[in-house]
Amino acid sequence: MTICAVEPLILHMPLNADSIADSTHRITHWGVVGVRLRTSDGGEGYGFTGTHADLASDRLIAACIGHCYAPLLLGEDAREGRRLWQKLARAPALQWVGRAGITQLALAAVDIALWDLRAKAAGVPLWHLLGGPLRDRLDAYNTDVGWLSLSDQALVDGCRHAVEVDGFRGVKIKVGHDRPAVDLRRLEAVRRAIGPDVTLAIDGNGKWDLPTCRRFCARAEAFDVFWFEEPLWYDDVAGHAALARGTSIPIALGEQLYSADAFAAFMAAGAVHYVQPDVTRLGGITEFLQVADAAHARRLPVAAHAGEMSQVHVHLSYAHPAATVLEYIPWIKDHFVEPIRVEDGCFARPQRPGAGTTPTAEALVRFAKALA
Ligand code: 0YR
Ligand code: MG
Repeated sequence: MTICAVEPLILHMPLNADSIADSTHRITHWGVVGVRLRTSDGGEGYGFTGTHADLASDRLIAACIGHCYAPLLLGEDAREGRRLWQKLARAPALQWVGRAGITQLALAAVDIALWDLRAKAAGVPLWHLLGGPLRDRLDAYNTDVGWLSLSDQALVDGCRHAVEVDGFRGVKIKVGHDRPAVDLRRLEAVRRAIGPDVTLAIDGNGKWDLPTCRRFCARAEAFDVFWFEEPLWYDDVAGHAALARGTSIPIALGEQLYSADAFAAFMAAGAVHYVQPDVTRLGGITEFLQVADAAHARRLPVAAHAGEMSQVHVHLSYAHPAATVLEYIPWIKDHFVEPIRVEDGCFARPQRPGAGTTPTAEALVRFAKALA
């Protein structure tokens, strides 16, 4: 399985709305930025990170893959994934400029492509290569009905529809208005609409400060909030630990963390209850597994964040003992050879060989952006 081609790619896929917003971002497309690897025996693997489809920064990721990682990969044996991860992540010159940001997103894409390649070579879905399945069913929770950009009425109607018509047993709504009273009003309305038995999570995307979160949580506790995600700035270990001690609402975070070390700091401080690693921001599947194992050792549940819209995490969630619910955002699924599929509120277990990362032939042409 000698790697003979490393081909970066940038795809910008539209959302199923003109645009959406959380407290911190407004976007119109999802960026699928990654790589196709080929091996001399005819093997092929796809891996990608997820971005907000900003072409200038997406080109930096693609350039990192093409200029920095490709020379380290060509001629190597794709089966030696652990060694290759070390070679790429700890290359002295890249370690100096990397360990987070562009280089780590690029590493994630490469690592995912190597796993996809190996699973395809073995003729099995990734969850099987990883020793699964560990469970019969995997609950999906719907994030796509909870955007901050939705009116109160659209928010309530969408959440009710997701539960009553589509069969979801969990939804997540965004919070983070300048006036938290607005978010309390929306939270109360959604809870009333979906009833007491559906899990209802909230996500602040790192907007508020500690006193605002404290005041908000004291009043939000009445609505049985499943978790409060990224209440504070992404890297604030002490702040999250303080909030965790002062509210009964569980804390979830991890979508903005780049390393197993960052997760270790939050876990050691008691600053996180639901651990949310993402293969697209950590160093791919290899480092995701380290984080999930570390969470499991502390008996903390893992709920992966959908930076790849769950194409890969559905495999990992079926294959890891710490995995619980998984995020559902149906923006890009139809552009993959094996789309994620939710029925009666549960993710179907993938059947095809690989990691779920192969775009359709049409998508590779239709959404492609020039690399330079
Ligand atoms: C918009 N999921 C998230 C969207 C999402 C973001 O940037 O992607 O809200 O990543 O927080 O939990
Ligand atoms: Mg989030």
